[in-house]
Amino acid sequence: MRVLLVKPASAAIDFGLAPFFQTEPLGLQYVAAALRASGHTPTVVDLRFDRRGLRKILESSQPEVVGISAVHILDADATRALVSEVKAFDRKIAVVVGGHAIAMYPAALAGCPDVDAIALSEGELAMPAICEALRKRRPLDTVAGLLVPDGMSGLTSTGDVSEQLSLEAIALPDRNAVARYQHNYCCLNYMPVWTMETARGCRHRCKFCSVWQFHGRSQRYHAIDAVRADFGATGPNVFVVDDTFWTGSERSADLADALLSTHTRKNWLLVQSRLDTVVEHPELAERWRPLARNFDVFFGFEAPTSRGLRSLHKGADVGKTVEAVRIARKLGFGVTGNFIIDPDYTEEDFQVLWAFLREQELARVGFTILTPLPGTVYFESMRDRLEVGDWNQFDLHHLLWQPRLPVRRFFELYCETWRRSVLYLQGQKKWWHWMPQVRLRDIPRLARILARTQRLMDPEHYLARSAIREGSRDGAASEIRPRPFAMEPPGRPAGVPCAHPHDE
Ligand code: B12
Repeated sequence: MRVLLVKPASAAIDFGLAPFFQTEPLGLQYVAAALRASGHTPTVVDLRFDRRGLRKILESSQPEVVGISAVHILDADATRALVSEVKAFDRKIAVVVGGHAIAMYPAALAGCPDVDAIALSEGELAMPAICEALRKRRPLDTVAGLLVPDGMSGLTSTGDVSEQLSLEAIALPDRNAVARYQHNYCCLNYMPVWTMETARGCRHRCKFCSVWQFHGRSQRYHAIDAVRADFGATGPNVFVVDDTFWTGSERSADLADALLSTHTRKNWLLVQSRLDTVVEHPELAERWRPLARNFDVFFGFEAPTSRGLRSLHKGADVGKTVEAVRIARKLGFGVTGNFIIDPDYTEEDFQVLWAFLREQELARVGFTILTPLPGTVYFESMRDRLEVGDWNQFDLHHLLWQPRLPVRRFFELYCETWRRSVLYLQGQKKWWHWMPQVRLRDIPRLARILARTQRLMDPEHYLARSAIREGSRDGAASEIRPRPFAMEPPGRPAGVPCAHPHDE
């Protein structure tokens, strides 16, 4: 089958990582490789960077199947529009939607009659099975792990998939599939950037995160030989997307040795790890360190107090934070990460956070607003409190319910917090300090990126886009769209556990 795999261009690009961090659609590269291995002909398009427009792309690629990737819930509206556009072009094209966020919460596509299937399992399993069924003219309700139209404007489940995908067995991501967009992928001054994966899933149970819930608290690993080959196939700047790097210590040590035995060294590596993992296995971090000239670790700092960490089910105290930062710096890692600001924050909570940032000299940090991600236990528990139903506001930078402080004051303090970040050009690192970090020809692009990020520090920018207004709790001013999540989701991915006792 000719399959067009589409990464949508979400409209939510103002806040958070979006202004300065854009990476390749790695999931679609894996799906493309799996399709190719099954004899199909996939093409990947990244609509964030493709000027042709979908119609032209459809005309030239003539797909029989279109697969749209909704990895972030922010992709929901763009996905809906794409489904309609494909069907308007040719109703015979089968349209499948998949990806982490939509599999976690398929109800986000409720009332989208044109979608032929929503895949609840990973794409390497789902897409080849769907294409095989279509090729043999079998109905899609014979393929497990999907939601398909029930003929009465609803969706029905085709049953759970019987096996869990073994990462040991899958093909390497198809790196050629997005080669024409590669120069667009960047993280601040690192451009171009590649992403790769060595493991999938997470065994922890942080309240705000949807990953462990999708993978049923499991973690699976790619074969060491496959990672070694992929490490060689990526360029000099690499973001490893694993959620908890260095967990599975023995296997991680073996992997480090396998990579060190090659001649490949990177200019920049970025991994995401846990503070307690680094405290427990400094020797492991040390083993990995020679693999890149610049090696950054992104930590989920989340809160500056043990009480705050407990409320987020982080499973570690703030002593671990301090110790991990010390160890990572001593070993020559760049320490980066994120804190979560609870809408319940008081003035004093902000002061405590600022003091912690000062004491620990943390400036390469970001700040997100506590957001219940759809499909999580936390989302279900907050459903009645949420006042905003616009998925574009689930970018972790919008308020979704009234904060404890007045709305304006909350955003003023939030921006004051962001001004402690290295991204604030009126802070310690000025714009001219950034420029020598890129090639001459990339300076205009970096300047644009840095200019965009300054909005993260401007309360007026947030206030203008906030659906939560002063006093809207009392039923006053608000422009809230109807809540799309007032209904039950029609299905959940296999393996999603029930509420953990501590999640109540
Ligand atoms: C890399 C990454 C990014 C990249 C962008 C990736 C991209 N190209 O879109 C960057 C760093 C820029 C980023 C930004 C953000 N991210 Co992000 N990101 C990730 C991360 C760490 C890994 C994704 C990945 O590459 N996984 C590896 C590949 C192989 O898996 P995959 O992409 O999920 O694809 C598989 C399946 O989903 C499926 N699939 C995918 N597409 C399709 C299509 C079809 C048709 C089918 C059948 C199947 C299918 O099959 C694939 C292969 O198995 C995930 C965490 C995670 N583990 O999912 C968070 C995650 C997706 N991000 C998240 C968030 C919240 C954000 C931000 C809001 C954070 C912020 N502070 O701003 C921003 C939003 C950016 C924006 N405005 O769009 C949340 C999303 C939650 C949600 N439900 O919406 C996640 C789950 C993290 C978390 N812990 O909760 N992110």
